[in-house]
Amino acid sequence: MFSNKESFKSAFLEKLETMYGKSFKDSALRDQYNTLGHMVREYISSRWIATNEKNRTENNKQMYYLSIEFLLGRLLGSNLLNLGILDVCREGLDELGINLDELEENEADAGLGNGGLGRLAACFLDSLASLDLPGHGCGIRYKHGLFDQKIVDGYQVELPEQWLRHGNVWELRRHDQAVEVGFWGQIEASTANGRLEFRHTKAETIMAVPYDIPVVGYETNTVNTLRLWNAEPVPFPPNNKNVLVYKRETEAVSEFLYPDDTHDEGKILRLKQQYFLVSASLQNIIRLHRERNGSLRNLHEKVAIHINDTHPVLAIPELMRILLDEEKMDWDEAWNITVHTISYTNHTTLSEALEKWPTHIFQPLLPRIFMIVEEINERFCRELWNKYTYDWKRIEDMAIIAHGLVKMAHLAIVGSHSVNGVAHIHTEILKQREMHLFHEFYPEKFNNKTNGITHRRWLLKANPQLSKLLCETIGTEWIENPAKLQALSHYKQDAAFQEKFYEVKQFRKELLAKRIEEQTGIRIDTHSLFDVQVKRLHAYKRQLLNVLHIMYLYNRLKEDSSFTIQPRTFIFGAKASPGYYYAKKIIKLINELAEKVNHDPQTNAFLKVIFLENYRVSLAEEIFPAADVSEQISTASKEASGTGNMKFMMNGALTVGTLDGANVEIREEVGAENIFIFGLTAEEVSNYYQNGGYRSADYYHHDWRIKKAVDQLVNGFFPDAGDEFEAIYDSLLIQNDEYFVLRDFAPYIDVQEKIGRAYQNRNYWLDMSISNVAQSGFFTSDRTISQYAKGIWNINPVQVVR
Ligand code: 26Q
Repeated sequence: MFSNKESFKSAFLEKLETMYGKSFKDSALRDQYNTLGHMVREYISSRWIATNEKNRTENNKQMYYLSIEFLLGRLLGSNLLNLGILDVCREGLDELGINLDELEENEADAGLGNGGLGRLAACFLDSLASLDLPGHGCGIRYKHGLFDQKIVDGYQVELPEQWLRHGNVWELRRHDQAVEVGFWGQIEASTANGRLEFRHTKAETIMAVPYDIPVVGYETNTVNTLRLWNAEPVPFPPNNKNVLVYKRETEAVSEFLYPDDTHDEGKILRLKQQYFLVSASLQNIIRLHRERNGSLRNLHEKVAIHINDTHPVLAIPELMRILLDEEKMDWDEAWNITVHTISYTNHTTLSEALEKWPTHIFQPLLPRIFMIVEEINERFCRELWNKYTYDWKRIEDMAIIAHGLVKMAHLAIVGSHSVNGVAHIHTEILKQREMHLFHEFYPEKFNNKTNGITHRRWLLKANPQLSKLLCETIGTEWIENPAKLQALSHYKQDAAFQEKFYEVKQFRKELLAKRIEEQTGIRIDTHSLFDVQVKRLHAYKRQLLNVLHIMYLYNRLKEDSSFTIQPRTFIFGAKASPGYYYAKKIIKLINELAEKVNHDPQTNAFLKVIFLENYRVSLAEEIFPAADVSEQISTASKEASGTGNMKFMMNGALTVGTLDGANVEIREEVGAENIFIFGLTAEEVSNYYQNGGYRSADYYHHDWRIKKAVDQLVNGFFPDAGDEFEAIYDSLLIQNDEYFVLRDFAPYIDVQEKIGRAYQNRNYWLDMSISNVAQSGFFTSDRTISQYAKGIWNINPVQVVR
């Protein structure tokens, strides 16, 4: 039905009529979207079955990626692309008078993640399937993904997200594979055959029902599975609990995604979610393994389980529980299997993001799991004692349970065979600072896997115009192997190519300008430099530095009518965690600044500030291709990797950034001459923290540009803001500017001035921009996933034939 336009069109019309009982002319866009969705789903199913069949019969090693977040975005476009039927659909629909892009807008983003960590998981799934690797996702089917953001009066307002409102064509409910997960209750001990045994009694059980989403590989038959668990009541409430209370409490488990990014919330429901995900996933993994192997003795040879940060770390004691209590293994064998099965990625060194659960919350909710964690802790501490006898301080610092807290990162390191960071500098910081005691004890566990992004979504799909130009210029090999993008560097000074490259960027800027006008009513100059910062709002990411720079430019333009700059449009997109007071103030500040700047006739020709509300995957796909400058300006050492930085690069934007996260490797790939680096290094930041010596007030008093902009936060410059921005002012001057905004301010102004001048030399700029695309191949998640597959999971490609 997808072999040519004609057969597609007739299949489409027939499907629409049978699904909706109406003719094409009476159908709505949503009906048409659903029709196509169902056709694609049917088309996928034979590949999906063949993949599962192959894995079952050949009994190859499988990898399961456990993650509390999967930020998938929309699936129609990426499925069409990966199946190789995008063009036939687009053309066939065109002839029916349907625009595929408009159809796609009827799909809600699957927004089951906060930001980087969740989107990384989604990119990894795409790469796993595209590389024919047997790797599957396990997550939670949140009824509400990350909140929808509205800006009202310049403030962020959060609305519940409703992605399932109109159904979801990509999911398949598999009630027959539901499992039960138990909370609370008591543990009863007894001896059988001279062995202590434990039974969990009076547990409150809930049901985990899987919803499967197919993960389609690019131009291959492989279709892996993302299994999302839905929490539902069991038919009869356990322990004679009140039916309504039980139902409400049960459904709450998969109701909401916690909207905190790199911040530990510590709510009991969050711990419930984590165990729910882990227990359901493990039961399922073990059942499949048993069917294929009979015994669990070879589990680590046939299964790899990866935990995405510490959120699913209970996989370690849960696997121990199954091996000890159900399989009746002895501790040492169970532990050996567990450690060899599990691997762990750390995504942050921020101390506020490190999960620590009070034992008084943990123990009653998960009594058997707590016992096992205690035993793991005791054995680990004994081991430490043998090596570091009498070094009480060290043992206390490394213990898994200490001072009434369970330290999830410690459990993750002790219970897995591999611990990795997500960019070179981040892994070094883990080894030398945050986790240095563990690195000393287990040097062989630590390794780096620099993040990547799927070039299929972020270049092929998001930027078909650039992709087409690339294919016309260097052929199509880069699609299979993005390292081949390097061939583009031969053309970086080719005038004819530069011109076409420029036209593509210009076209995408015009598209974005249209979207901006639709959403904000503001018309922007598409020949201005598009300077973009899109990411979660967080103090360490320093959106404030960007804002203060814009205020500085505005001030200069106002003071001196002979002062001119390269016209710029500053574009922001960011959600703030609802409870993060400071972050919300920054959103208000950006909007107040936009209000002021955009309506000032004196500066209007040079400056525009845009805040795009509700930043999400589908909006990101419109933004990256249109960007000229990519803002990656975190305080050095704070951003573990960043992945937006890679998406910008791949679409030809130039990075202005600190030597932080993957920016360091972007500079290595593209060369120092094609990136704008400024500011403190991680080492300098660390020296300040250790030795003191930073006084933000010095920078404020000694640089009039800083003083003026900072004063404007509180001196009535923003007419309606009152004392709105006092907290920001105080963070800079009273709290001594924890993130070194003022320290890096002057170097940032300097580098931005350099950027403005560079942009005015079109050939020079295009040369740099083309070089960025040419060197971006390293950042494909295919490279990252190959490294995980070989270095950590020990899994191999499986060719699925149909
Ligand atoms: C923890 C406990 C309780 C509630 C929430 C959380 C929580 C939730 C989400 C903690 C952290 C996160 C998300 C972290 C995250 O997205 N980190 C980013 O991961 C990216 C992928 O590796 C990196 O590129 C980013 O640098 C890193 O900030």
